Amino acid sequence: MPVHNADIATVFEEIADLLEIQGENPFRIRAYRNAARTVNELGRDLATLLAGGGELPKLPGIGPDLAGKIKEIAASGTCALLERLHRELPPAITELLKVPGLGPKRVRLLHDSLEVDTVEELRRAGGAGRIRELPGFGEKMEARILEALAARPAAPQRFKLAVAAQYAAALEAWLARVPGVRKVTVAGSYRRMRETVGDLDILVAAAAGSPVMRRFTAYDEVKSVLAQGETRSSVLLKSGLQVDLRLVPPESYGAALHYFTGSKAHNIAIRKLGQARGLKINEYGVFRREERLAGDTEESVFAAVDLPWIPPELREDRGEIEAARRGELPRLVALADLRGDLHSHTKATDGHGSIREMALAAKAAGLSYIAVTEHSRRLTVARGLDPQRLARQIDEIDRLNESLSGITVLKGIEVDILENGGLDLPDSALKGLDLVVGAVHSAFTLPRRRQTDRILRAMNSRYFTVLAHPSARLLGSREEMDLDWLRVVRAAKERGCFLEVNAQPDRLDLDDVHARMAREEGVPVAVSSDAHSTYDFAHLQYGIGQARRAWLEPKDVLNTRSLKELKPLLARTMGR
Ligand code: DGT
Ligand code: CA
Ligand code: CA
Repeated sequence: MPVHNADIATVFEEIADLLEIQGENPFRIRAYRNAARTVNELGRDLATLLAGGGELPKLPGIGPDLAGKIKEIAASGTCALLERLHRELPPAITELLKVPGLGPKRVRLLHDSLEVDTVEELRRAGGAGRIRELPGFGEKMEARILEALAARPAAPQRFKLAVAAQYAAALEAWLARVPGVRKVTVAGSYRRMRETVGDLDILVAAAAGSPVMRRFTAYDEVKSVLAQGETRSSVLLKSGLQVDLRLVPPESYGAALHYFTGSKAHNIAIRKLGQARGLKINEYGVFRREERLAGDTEESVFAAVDLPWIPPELREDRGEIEAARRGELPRLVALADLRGDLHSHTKATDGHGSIREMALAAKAAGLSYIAVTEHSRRLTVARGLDPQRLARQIDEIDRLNESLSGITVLKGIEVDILENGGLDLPDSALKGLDLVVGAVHSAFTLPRRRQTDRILRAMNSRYFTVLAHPSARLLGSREEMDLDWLRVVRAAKERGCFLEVNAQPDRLDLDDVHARMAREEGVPVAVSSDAHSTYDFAHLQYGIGQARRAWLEPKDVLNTRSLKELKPLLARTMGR
C-alpha cells in the first residue's frame, strides 16, 4: 500500500480546504497548505524513509504536530483529523471550491441552507432557481455559477514530472514483481522527460498466463478501472492520474516502445520515412507487406529507416530525424556528468540544512563543489542576508573548507533583482564572493520591454554571474514573465554571464525550448538543484531531463566542469 509524498500533500490540501469551509483560523489553514507544498517538492520519498526506520527530516514550517500527521498518513494513507473532518463535512464538498465564484464562505452557506454538497446538487439547485435566494448570491451569481458548470469539464489536469515519477516508480516496481513479467517500461511523455505528463503509458512483456492485467487493475491505489482487456487496460489512480497498460509480445516490444514513447509528431515523421521505403511501421513492428522485418528492439525500428537510435528526450520532431540522418545527434549530457551544483540554500535563510550538512550531501550525490547562494535581505519571508550576515557566512565557509575533503563550498548569493534592474546588495558586499546568482522574485508582470531591460540592467552589474530561474514561472500556478528571450540570451553571451536550468520540480526553468536557444547562441547553462534540504539534490535528474530535451551536451552545461576549469569562467567575480 504505497503512500507517496504527493498523497501526503493531497491529504494536507484537503484538510486545508475543509478547515477553510469551516471558517477556521487562516494561519492554521496556511500551515497545511505550506506543508503540502514542502512535502510535495521534497526530493525523497518520506513513506519509504520512515518504513526503513529513518527519522523524519526537519522540514521548514513543519513542527511536531504536522510531523506526527506525516507519519500517520505515511503509515495509513489518511489521518484522524481528516477522518473527523469527513464526518463533519461530506468529502465531495471540496470540489465546490473549484467552481469559479465559490469561496469557502459561500460553499458553507450552500451546505448549511440548501444541503448542496456536490457539483451535481449545485447544478440542480441552480436549475431550480434556489441559489439566487441565498444572502449575498442573487440572480446574477446564480447565472454565473450555472454558466461555469456548463463550461466544464475544465482543461485536463497534467502532473508535474517529479510527482508522476512517484507513481511511476512504485507501479513499475510492483508490476516487475508479478509472476511471468519479463520487462516493464514507462513510455510516453514520461520517458521523454516532459516537464508535465498527461498520463502514464506502461508497456509490459510477460509470459503467457501471467496475471499481470488482474494485478494491475487490483493495484491498491486504483480508484476506478476505465477499461480492462487481454492486452490493454486503463485505470484512474486515487490521485487522478490515469495509467494505460499494454501487454506486448517480445517480438513487438521495440516497436511498441517506440510507438508509445512518441511523441506523436515524431512517430508520424518516422512512419513517413518508412512509407518512402515501402515499409509499414506501427506498434506491432516494421512490415513489408505481410513480412515482419523488425520490431524486437527500438534500434531495429530506427535501423529499418536507416537511422541510429534517437534518445527519447529528443523525439519531438524538432530536427532530431535530420540530425540523426546526418550523424549529428548531440552526445546528451547525463546526470553523471555533473561535477558540482551552483545554487543552494541553508538554514541561514529558508533552507534547513547547515552548510556542512549540505556540503556532505552534495558530496554523497557525487559532486565535488557546491555553491551556497542564500537569498538577499529584500526577501524578508526567507530571512534574506544583509551585508553583515553575508560577510559572516563567508568567514564561516572559509573555515569550513579547511576541514572538508572531497567537496569545496563556493561562496555565493541569490541576490534579488529589483524592479528597476538594480541588485539588492551593493558591489562592496558582492565582491568577496565566488559567484553571484541573480533572480527575480517580484514584479513578474511588467511589459516585455521593461522586463527585458530590467534583466539586462541586472546583468550589467560587474559581479553578476548566473541568471537564476530566468522566466520565474511556477508550473501550474505562475506564468512565465514576458521577455524578449533572444535579447536576454545574447546579452548574457556579451557579458560572459550564464543562465540557469533550475531543477526544482515546479520550476524547470529555463524550459527545454529556451535552454536550447541558449545552446544555439553559445551560452552555457548551469543545471542547479536550488536545494533547500539535503534531499533536494535528487531534483538534479529533472533538470538534466530538461537539458537533454534542449539538446545540451556536457560542454553546454557549466557545472560539468571541474572546479579548476570553472574558475576562469567565473572570472567576473573570482580572483578579483
Ligand atoms: P501526455 O500523456 O499528454 O503527456 O503525452 P504522451 O506523449 O504520453 O501522449 P499519449 O499518452 O496520448 O500517447 C502515448 C504515445 O502514443 C504518444 O506519445 C505517441 C503514441 N500515440 C498516441 N496516439 C497516436 C496517434 O494517433 N498516432 C501515432 N503515430 N502515435 C500515437
Ligand atoms: Ca502519456
Ligand atoms: Ca496514454
